[in-house]
Order: sequence, then structure tokens, then C-alpha cells
Amino acid sequence: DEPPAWWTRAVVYQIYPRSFADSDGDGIGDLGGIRSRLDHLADLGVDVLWLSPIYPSPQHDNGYDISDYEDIDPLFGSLEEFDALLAEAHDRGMKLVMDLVVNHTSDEHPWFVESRSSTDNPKRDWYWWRAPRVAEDGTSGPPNDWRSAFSGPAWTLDERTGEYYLHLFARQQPDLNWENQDVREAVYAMMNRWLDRGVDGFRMDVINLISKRLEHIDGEDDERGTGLGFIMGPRLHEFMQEMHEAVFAGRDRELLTVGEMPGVDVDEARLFTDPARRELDMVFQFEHVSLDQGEDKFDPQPFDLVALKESLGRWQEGLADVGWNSLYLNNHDQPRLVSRFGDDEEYRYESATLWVTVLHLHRGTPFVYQGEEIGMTNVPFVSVDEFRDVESVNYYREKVEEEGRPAAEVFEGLRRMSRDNARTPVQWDDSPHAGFTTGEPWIPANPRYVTINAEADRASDRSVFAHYQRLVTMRHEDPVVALGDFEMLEADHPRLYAFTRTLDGQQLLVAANVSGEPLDVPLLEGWGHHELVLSNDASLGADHPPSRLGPWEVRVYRSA
Ligand code: TEU
Repeated sequence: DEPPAWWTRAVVYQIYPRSFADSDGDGIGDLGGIRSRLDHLADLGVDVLWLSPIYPSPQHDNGYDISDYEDIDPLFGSLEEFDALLAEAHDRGMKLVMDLVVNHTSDEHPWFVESRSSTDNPKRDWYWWRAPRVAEDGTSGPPNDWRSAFSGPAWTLDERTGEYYLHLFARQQPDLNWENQDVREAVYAMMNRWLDRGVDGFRMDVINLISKRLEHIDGEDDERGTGLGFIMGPRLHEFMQEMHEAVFAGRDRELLTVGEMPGVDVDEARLFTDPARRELDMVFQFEHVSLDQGEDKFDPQPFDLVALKESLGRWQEGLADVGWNSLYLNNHDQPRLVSRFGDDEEYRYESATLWVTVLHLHRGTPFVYQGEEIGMTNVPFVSVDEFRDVESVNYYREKVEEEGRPAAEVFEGLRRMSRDNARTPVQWDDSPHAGFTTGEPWIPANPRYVTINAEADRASDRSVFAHYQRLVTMRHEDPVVALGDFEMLEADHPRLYAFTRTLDGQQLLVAANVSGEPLDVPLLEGWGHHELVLSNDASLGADHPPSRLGPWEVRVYRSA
């Protein structure tokens, strides 16, 4: 038997560089800022840092539109400074993985500049160019009805050659044509150069969109029933295996590959992460963060704990024997977890620590997104002018200006779900701009920084950070956390999240009261005499029955 992979006991920390820490006063976070805060991360105990994109970019989508894969954007620093950061992370025992954005480039990438220049340019076929589709009444329009994730059609007409190009995201993010072998080889060569430089792997942006079925008929369901010809195309597994062979095989260092895959289901995820197939180590799936979305992601629905448990539990089951998942509630695309799933006022400490306990004690590799370790909250936005994110800005324009929906209603959805909730500066202390910059930040700090900041949290005896540290230590040291079998308890209970993890006769019980009211939990009666290994400080006081959980209380017991 193979020994368990190193990442079964690892915790990853995501840095969104432009909002992490600014060292030169231009208001945008940078590599110098990250270097100055490495001790915060080493203290937390995380094993891997993942950096959102830092390559040269026009920044239409904050770096997810890359114009040069081989360099560092001067906004963030230089290759020399990157090497220094990498060495300093390695010195502290932390790995560093890069964001790999290769479903699309920037429209300013030289590949696209060439590609668009003429129909017979050698790079024409590196992107998806198609002639307009002419309807029966003679009018012409985009080649198919695909929509961009950032509003509007996924096709833009380029006047120069009279053809449309495909962009599943903003029009400044044209999709690369992975059918073209030269494209794939160029990407693999670039990945190899970064690994040779010393990076420890990649988080692969929307990697399940790289194989597409353009012949797909509008709106018709495919075999997956999604009606989306651009998700999980027919050559995806082939491409992942080819990439593995061209880039990762034969390297004897401990590397990490994570595939971000909107729309992936459990069965597909098992195929991608079955070690025998040599594709990926783990995936980011979206099911559990889509449950509270209605018609679209800005139509928030009431939180439903039973549905969340059903989803996460099914993923635990589906990957129990083969495959591996990543565990996250937050990243740079999601609103803050304590505001979305908890109570970001009275029970901010309790609900932040409850959710991270529940999440990290599932089977999988936990990801911590910057700021969640100090309980950062959503932003009290009051006006649409405060949004910077291309997705939010485009959505508002489409819904209000084009479709005439009530502005207040559209704003309310954005206020709760906008990605900008996660993108304001990390709150380091209570000095101006939360200690993020000495200049004007590119997006204002959340005004709550005065009380919610790293310095205050770490000094508090109810420190969110200290609780995260304990969970990271458990992940490192306890084989039950890393590898134990998962069993959900009381799946239909609307307020209780409870499960066990079991390995070699050892068992952990996690019981969490997902509500602001006390909760009697009979199953706790059998556990009272066992070791309480972790809790978040019951707000009920000492003299309540041991089987009663206080508001947002979580407890973890161990039986030997
Ligand atoms: O996100 C892909 C994705 O599917 C969504 O989460 C997306 O951000 C959007 O919210 C869809 O409604 C990845 C990156 O994480 C994201 O930041 C980029 O904007 C996107 O790809 C394009 O590169």
C-alpha cells in the first residue's frame, strides 16, 4: 500500500495579493507585503501558500486576465522579489503554489494580439474564432447562445476580421483553444518553467472548461444534463493526463495540483482525483456554495442546514475510498463565511470558530482564505459605486440598466453575495486603512477594522486565530483528522451539524449548534466522560446540562 499523500495532513492558505499587505504605499498589496507578513502565516501553521495571480495583467479581473505568463506584474514586484519570497516561504517550511489561468488569457496577451490580427495568422487557431450565425430572417449574431459568467453573450465580434471570439468570462478574457496542440505544449512548457524555478504546484483556474463542445445545440441538454457545452468537454480527462505526463510525472518533489471545477459532480471528481489515473490531487467543487443561490448567484436564498449536510455528506461518501476533495467555505469569489453562514454580530467569534471546526474536521484538505482566520465579515456596502469587481459591476448594469429590474433589489443581492466582500484589505490593526497601506487602498477597508483586526484578535482570550491554530495542529498530528472515515449523524436535524471520524478504533465526535438558541443534544449524553479536545467557549456558563449546546457552540470529543 502507498503511504497516504502528504497533503492529507496539510492546510493551504490562499493569498489574494492585491488585498493582503502593501509595502510601497501605492494602495495595492504586493510581494513585499506578503514577505513582511510571513510570520503571521508561519504562526498559523499552514503548510502551503496559494497566490492568486501575480503575472502581468491589465487587471480587468484582478489578474485572472494574464498578458504574460513568464513575469511578475510590476504592481506586485519583480521576478527577483518573487524568488526571495519563495525562498523565505521555504525557509519557514511552507510550500508555495501559483494560480494557473489557462482557460483564457488577457486580450492583451501577444498570443491574442497576433491571433486577432488576421484570419491567416499562424496563431489564429489558438483561440475560438467563428463566423457570425445568420438567422432565417437574415439577421446575424453570435455563433451560439452561450452566456459569459460576467453578463452578456460569451462572444464578441471583432470588426477587423468580421468574426466572433469566445470568452466565457469578460470580453478581455478570450478563451484559448485547447484543441490546438501548440497551445497545450506552450502551456506545459510554461508550467515546467515555474516548477523549475521552485514553485510547488498549481491551483488551476476553471480547468474543467478547457475542453468544449462548440457544435453543441443551443439549450439542449448534453449527457450531463447541464445544457452547457463548455463544462466537462469530451477531451478533459485526456488533457489532464497529458498535462500530468508533460509537467508533473517524474518530478520527485512533493507537489500540489488542485483543479477548480464549477459544475463538477462527485463521480467526475472521483475520476479526476483517483491517483491511479494521474490527473489531479484534488478539486474545488461548487455544490455546497451554490445551495443558497436562487435564479443566479445574486439571488440569495435562506440558508438550509439540512441541504448543506446532504451535499457535503454525499461528497464525503463519494470520495471515501478513492479520490480526494478540498474543503472550503471562503475564497476570493465568495462572501465572508461568518456573514453568510453564521452571525457576524453578537456571535461572530462563536460562529466563525464553529464553521471552521466543522469544515476542517471533514475528510479533505482545508483551505483558509486570507482574513477568515481573524473572523473578517462582509462589508456594509451602501452604494453600487463601491463595487470594483467586474462581475458585480456588469451584473448591476445588465439587470438595472438593460433589464429594468428595481435597483434596490439588485443592489441587495450584490451587497450580500458580491465577491468584493472578500476582497477588501486584510485588517491587520486599528491604524488607518487597517494597517494595510500607508497610501489610499484600491478598495476601502471594511470600516469594522477598528474592532475586527489581527492584532486585536490575537490579543483576545476569544481569538479566532488561536482556534484556527488548534485545528491546523490537529490536522498535522491526528491521523483520525487526516484519514478517518466520516459518518454524518442526525442528517435531518435542522440546527445540529454532527458527525464522527473513525480510524483504527479511535473516534472523534463533532457536534455543532448551528443557531443562536441553546440546543439539547441527546447524543452528547454518551460522550460526556470522554476527552473534550476542542470547543469554542460555551456562552451558557458552567451549570447547564452537559448535553446542551449554547448558541453557536461546537464541541469535539475523542474516544479511544
Ligand atoms: O472563478 C470561476 C468561477 O466559476 C466563479 O466562481 C466565478 O468567479 C464567478 O463568480 C462566476 O459567477 C475563477 C476565479 O476564481 C475567478 O476569480 C475568476 O474571475 C474566474 O475564474 C475567471 O478567471
